[in-house]
Amino acid sequence: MKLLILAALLGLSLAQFNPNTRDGKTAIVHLFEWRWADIAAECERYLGPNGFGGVQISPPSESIVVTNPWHPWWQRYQPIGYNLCSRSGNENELRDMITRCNNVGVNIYVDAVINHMCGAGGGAGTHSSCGSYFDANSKDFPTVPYSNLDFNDGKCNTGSGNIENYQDINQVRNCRLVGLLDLALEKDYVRGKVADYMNKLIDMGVAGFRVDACKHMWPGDLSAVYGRLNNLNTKWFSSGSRPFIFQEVIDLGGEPITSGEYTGIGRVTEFKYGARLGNIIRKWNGEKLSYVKNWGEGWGFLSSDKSLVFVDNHDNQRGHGAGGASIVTFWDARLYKMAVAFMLAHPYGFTRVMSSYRWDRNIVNGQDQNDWQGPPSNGDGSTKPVPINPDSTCGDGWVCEHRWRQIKNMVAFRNVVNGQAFSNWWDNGENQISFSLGNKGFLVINNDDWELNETLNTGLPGGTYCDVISGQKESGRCTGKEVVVGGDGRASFRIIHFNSKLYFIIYLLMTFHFLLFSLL
Ligand code: QV4
Ligand code: CA
Repeated sequence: MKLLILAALLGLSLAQFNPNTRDGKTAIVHLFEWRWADIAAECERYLGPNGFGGVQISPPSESIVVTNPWHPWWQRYQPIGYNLCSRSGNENELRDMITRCNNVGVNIYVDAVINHMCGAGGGAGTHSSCGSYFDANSKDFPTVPYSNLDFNDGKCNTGSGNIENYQDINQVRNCRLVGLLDLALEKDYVRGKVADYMNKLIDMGVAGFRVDACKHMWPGDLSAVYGRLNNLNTKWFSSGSRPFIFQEVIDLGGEPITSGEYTGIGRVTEFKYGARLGNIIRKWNGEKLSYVKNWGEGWGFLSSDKSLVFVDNHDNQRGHGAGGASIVTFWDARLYKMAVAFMLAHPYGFTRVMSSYRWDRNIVNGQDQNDWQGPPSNGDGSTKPVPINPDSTCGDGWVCEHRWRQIKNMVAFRNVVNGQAFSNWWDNGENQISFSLGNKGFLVINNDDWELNETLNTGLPGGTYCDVISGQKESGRCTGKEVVVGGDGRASFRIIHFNSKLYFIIYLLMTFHFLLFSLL
């Protein structure tokens, strides 16, 4: 009996590591600052048909509205309540998006900001996204309601009330993160309000949460909140499904709080992944692509089934959060495609693709003066829709990395090779590598300043294959490079480095490619 209960408890918590993606899909995309109406359309016209498993959305909760600077993206990380209106849309639009995405097999994951409310300097009034009144000075948020009794200040031991020293665990969790009013999550009342908010979203049909700022919350408090969450909506998910939880903890080493403290209760964002991969792809600090032979746990990362990985996120692509200058972003498009292709081909971790908007990047002494700029917007600060060009790219400043042919094809590639063994490793000791995923896919990258000219074991059955980086398979033929694999699984590759925009190519078995698209 005891054993059974233990197993049931374990099963319950283990389920929080499962992204609940439909049909074994393997990657999600963060549509940063997109409007709900645009996400709904994108699920139907693009994400569903192209095998994306889900979308991480920007915080849907009511936040402060900041006008100096003019509607920065980060205003949404300052909640003033849990009503569901934001610059992405209102509650009806949110519900419509969740329904339509679910109906085409695309999950929605909500960015949940539950460590704090707005900044202490947020003032009083109705400058909030649903127009609700709040007073940051007296810590009064009547729409929840929270009062000054629901904050941690009494437990914070710094002079400023802010986190001053990340070496002090108590400060990090009980003081204010950059002045943000810190919720007392050990209170049953606060836990209840947070759980109500998350449960409302679960009942609407979301598949899980990216939980913001987890380093700043006690794992025990989080565990208590997660324990109160409902199972997923059985309209779309099998009965007993638990919400997927991935927790934002930035752990690059050197601090007493580690991501390992959180892996018992959900997955954790593995920030080492993008920081190290950036160094490798940029060839900084003597790093080489050939070193990734034991990529994953061998590099001191969390275990694969506990980690959520990404090349860049909304913070570190603009110098917020962690990672620093090594992080590769869409601003370095060629390197970025290489990094994302590697991530999506490598079996380690559950993968998230970033989808950004352009801003007026202006780095002065290592600091981006415009790191605050919000999404493409109209004069009144409202977010612009995402227009789709005839060539399937996005307009109006929306970058849409997920629509770049190489990235879209690599998401399909990952779905095809899901569960296949990482095998047939080859490297030249420098920056040329190749590996297979079982007998379903093969990847070769040349990031050296000289030609790659090799006959390699692809692990693939003999036949003709399409390179899904230089092109793809369309009406039975390759629009890009074609590679013939012999009966022994070997094929010859020549990747020039000069005159070639892409130093790398990737091969995907045509038959499986076809199978994939005919199934969708
Ligand atoms: C200012 C002063 C403070 C002062 C305060 C007084 O700088 O010294 O105490 O006023 O009120 C913004 C401003 C910041 C301002 C603060 C409060 O940048 O200057 O403080 O608001 O008004 C995002 C942005 C932050 C932004 C925050 C809230 O990155 O710049 O702060 O939203 O609007 C750590 C954490 C990690 C965190 C990362 C950025 O461990 O959890 O920093 N990442 C997540 C999100 C991130 C978000 C938050 C957490 C907060 O990914 O986007 O911060 O929700 O590493
Ligand atoms: Ca806290």
